Amino acid sequence: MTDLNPMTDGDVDPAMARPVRSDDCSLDRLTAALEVELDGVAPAEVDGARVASLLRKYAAGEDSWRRYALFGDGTYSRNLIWRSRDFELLLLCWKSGQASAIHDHGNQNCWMAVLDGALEEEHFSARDGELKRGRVMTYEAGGVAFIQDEIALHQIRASGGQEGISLHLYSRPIDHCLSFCPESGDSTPIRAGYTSVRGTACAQTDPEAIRRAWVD
Ligand code: CSS
Ligand code: FE2
Repeated sequence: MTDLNPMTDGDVDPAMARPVRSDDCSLDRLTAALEVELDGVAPAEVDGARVASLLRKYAAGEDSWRRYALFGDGTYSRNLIWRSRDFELLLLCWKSGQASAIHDHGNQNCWMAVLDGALEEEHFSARDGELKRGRVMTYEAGGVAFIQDEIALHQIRASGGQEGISLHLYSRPIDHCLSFCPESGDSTPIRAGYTSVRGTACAQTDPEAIRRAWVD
């Protein structure tokens, strides 16, 4: 299986474990509000409009995410902000020219709020072993996109020759997904790794160890 961010197995650094949440951090207030909306709520019962509105409100006025904004050289970075039983909140940093694979979302819901720069999203659908291109949208800072596997596959890239930063909410957490080859349409499983956890880089840490460390 391909690793999104290759890592070796090992014990988890205590800095990677679930922290105590504080009331004076707007990002912690967001994760607490998301827990109310998502934890223990059946996927079909989730109020997607309310979740999108929480993200839109955060994207419009906050910059408490900046301390988690670590960029990667080879590929876009995946920085874990919060993980609970039923959702995962990540800050993704995209240098100019960096793009995701064409991918699915492991049967989960995915919201993407752009915090800085602009990101382009292209939809794809897999039909008869071929990928068909769908619509292309550009989201500026403050914009919120939503996708799930029934809607489309997609590819995200930094837009306009500048860096982009986005907040991704997955419900439930996505530990594995599929990437698709644009030419053949073939899919390959991807294991989702983390570039950092709560601002601490974790290049040598097994993502499974981090996931275990966040279990209640
Ligand atoms: N799903 C990709 C980013 S685009 S939504 C990821 O989590 O790496
Ligand atoms: Fe995605």
